[in-house]
Amino acid sequence: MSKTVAELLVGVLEQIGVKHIFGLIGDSLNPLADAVRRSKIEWVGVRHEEGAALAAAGQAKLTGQLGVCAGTTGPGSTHLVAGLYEASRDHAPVLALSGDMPRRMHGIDFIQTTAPDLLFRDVSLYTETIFSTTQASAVIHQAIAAAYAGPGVAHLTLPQDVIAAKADGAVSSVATLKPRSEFSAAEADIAEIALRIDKAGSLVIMCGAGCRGAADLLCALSDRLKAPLIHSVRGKELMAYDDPRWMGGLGMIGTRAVYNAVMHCDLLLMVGTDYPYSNFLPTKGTVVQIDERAQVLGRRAPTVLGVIGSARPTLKLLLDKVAAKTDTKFWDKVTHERTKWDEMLTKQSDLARSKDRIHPQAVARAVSDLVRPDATFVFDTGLNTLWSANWIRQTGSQRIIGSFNNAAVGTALAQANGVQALDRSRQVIALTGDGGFNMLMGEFMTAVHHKLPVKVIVYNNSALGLITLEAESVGLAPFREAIEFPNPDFAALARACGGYGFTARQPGELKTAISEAFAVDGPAIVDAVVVANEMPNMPHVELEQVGHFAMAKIKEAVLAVTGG
Ligand SMILES: Cc1ncc(C[n+]2csc(CCOP(=O)(O)OP(=O)(O)O)c2C)c(N)n1
Ligand SMILES: [Mg+2]
Repeated sequence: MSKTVAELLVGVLEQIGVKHIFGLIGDSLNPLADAVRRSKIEWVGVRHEEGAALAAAGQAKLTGQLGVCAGTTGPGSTHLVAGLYEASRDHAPVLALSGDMPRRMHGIDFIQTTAPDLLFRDVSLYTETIFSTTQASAVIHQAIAAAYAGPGVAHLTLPQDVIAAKADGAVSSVATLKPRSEFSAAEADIAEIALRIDKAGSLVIMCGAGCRGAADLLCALSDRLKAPLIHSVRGKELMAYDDPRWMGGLGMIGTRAVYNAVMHCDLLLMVGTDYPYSNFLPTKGTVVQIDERAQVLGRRAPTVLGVIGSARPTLKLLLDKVAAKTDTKFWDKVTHERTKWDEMLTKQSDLARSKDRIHPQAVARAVSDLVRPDATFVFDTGLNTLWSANWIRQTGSQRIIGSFNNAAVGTALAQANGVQALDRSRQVIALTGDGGFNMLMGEFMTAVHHKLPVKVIVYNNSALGLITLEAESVGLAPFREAIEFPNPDFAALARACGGYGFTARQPGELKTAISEAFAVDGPAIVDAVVVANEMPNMPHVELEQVGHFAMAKIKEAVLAVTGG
């Protein structure tokens, strides 16, 4: 029996291993939803379509496999767009599906008319309307291929009458629809990297998300070359915080030790990272960069050698080509500074620091101490990103995703829902500001509805905290009426939704609240009421530097979190 276009699409998704479609059902999506109902794919109905796009993006970021989301005609699909930028900015493969009215209603300004292919143009690598049953199979293949090739977002517009009609032909070449394989750099390039490494006295290796799966090789290279390993925020998860080689991050999510190491080393080897903040990178032309994306080579710092290749196979070949180094002076200096920085972080997160107030650093550290060794963290955007990313001591088996290239507030909870759907027995922790939580708090109901036991930690400072710092950095008095806001009782809200809620206002309540939230079998919110005017660390500013210079540096720092 021949299939409808909707069945054809769902069949291919099933074949390539898609387990969920996140969406909000309605009119034009009915034929699709009906096909999903008869498939092995789980339909995860969300409260807001942005939540669907974020959930799909969260899955795709974590696994590299296709995430899928859907919204119905006009406004239903419009809501998807913002969330899709998470997938596009972090290069995660997502297929977005927009239902659309039957073709006979096109072009006459009918109710809910939009031009989805135009609307999704910027966020998508590929966007197309399936306008006939004869074209469906080829376009479905092309969309998924484009999402994997980017990787990024592909978008299909699905007129209701077309997807309900019988498809003409089957989708061929389904076997080609999969993530890209890794590839090694050319031998001559590897020889040139080795030559430069051999000539350099001190060397730092900066590791980004592209180094996934290469931790053992990075360790071996670090040991052989006495080279500190440092990381971008997306690289943080790759190795344990406590590993002596893993010195920390660069910039505001980073340490003084790393900043000094980068600025003073003879050679910075950047691997699988497009670290965007040029002001934290050397300007003297001492960078060598390895990345499988040709377009990222040399664009953030003056670079003497750029090599196209995936991290793992390239590092494997490089390891045998470089001569071992014996001088540990540089390594020892960085290690010493790192130890001092770590002691400072521990002091800042000490629960006894203030008798009756919780400092936000203590929240992140308590979560880090109480969480399972294989948990997944999802960070939101704001000052809270700095607390989470600087004070969580990852195990190397934990995963961390966030909005690290899109820097969007309000993205953690819905991404966490997507990750949690992959495995309901996994511990998934969303760490968010109160401003971020308020934006898409309805997605907590998605968690309750679909039995997704996500734990949400809210840094409650009753403010868009980072914006205070932004205003101060440009010499403006913070616009309090615009920055501060009242919050609901988040714990009561959680309970009203059918989840679990806990509150910590005093230092003595924090660990109990977090432990209890982790222990319950279901979604939970921890409302952590924190000091509102806490300043982040500036790893690149000496304490004695005050006045305009410090202000300028604060400005830089703020740009480094918000992306400007
Ligand atoms: C969607 C979106 N809106 C606005 C911004 C600008 N912005 C950056 S941080 C921030 C404040 C976030 O407040 P909150 O979630 O409470 O976190 P806090 O800084 O207080 O930890 C805002 C509004 C943004 N990055 N993304
Ligand atoms: Mg806040």
